[in-house]
Amino acid sequence: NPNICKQISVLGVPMDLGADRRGVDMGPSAIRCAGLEARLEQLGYAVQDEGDLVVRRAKAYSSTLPETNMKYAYEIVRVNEELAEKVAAITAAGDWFPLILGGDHSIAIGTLAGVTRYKERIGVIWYDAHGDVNTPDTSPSGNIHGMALAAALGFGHPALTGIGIGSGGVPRIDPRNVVLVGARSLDPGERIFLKQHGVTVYTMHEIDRIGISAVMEQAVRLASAGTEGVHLSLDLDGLDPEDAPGVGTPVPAGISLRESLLAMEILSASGLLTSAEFVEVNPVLDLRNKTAKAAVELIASLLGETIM
Ligand code: 6HN
Ligand code: MN
Ligand code: MN
Ligand code: MN
Repeated sequence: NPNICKQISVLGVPMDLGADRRGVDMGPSAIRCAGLEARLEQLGYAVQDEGDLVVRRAKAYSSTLPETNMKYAYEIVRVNEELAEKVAAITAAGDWFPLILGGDHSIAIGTLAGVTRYKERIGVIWYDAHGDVNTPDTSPSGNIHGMALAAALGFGHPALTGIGIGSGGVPRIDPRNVVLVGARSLDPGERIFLKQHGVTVYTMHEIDRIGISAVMEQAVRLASAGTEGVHLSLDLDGLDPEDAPGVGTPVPAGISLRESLLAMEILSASGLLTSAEFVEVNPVLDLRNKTAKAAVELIASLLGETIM
């Protein structure tokens, strides 16, 4: 993939507060253990491992924001602000590709704020069983990982929508450049949100009907129309739990690893990728690091690995 930087900056965010369930904080370690760096080096990349951000677990930092249901909002906001700065710094010079390892999906708020700092407009492919477009008003759980995409688009509590861009800041992501792939568990409020804001949703229905390759080609086209590039936010629960059992919120009948590898290859071939994050790997629930290994396979395909 000639359009991608030849240098990759890996950053871990051991966050689990947004999922309100322990385990995904160990995701970055598990993905590194599965051989990420060596694999990237085999592909010819220079790899800079930036290590992990610090996530505090003390109760004092973990309280729900007053008058909202947003669990652990203080610490989630603090870490995401730091993440946004870090990602912005990685992308500033333009020759390092940020690869972010989660952690729960709430970290997408910081990643996207950072990725868009030096870009006018960016598209997003959100590969996930879920929509993550709840706001505090529609969230059934109060878990911020289910609000991440809405927040990145500027909807929800100001504490979240202001992350990395300041209060009153305008997000540089147009919902029409956002494409969901693999959706099969949407809350009622999320369905309304997605229709209202013109987000394209490829559910399992479309994937089964027209195939992952047509879905991804359309997804790339929509996400890149009028943008400077495409960010991939991949939640491992987008995959079928058979292939990715180590996730906190598994949903049956998902995308196979095989289809997902093709999806990554198509995205890679587009040459439009600016950045990527792999989130929600939960080693506590995994089987011999299977899900982290799947993540490494996906990352390798995304970054240009081919069989021949
Ligand atoms: N994820 N829609 C549910 C909620 O609590 O808002 C589940 C969210 C899952 C979030 O998997 O990143
Ligand atoms: Mn090395
Ligand atoms: Mn998600
Ligand atoms: Mn999910």
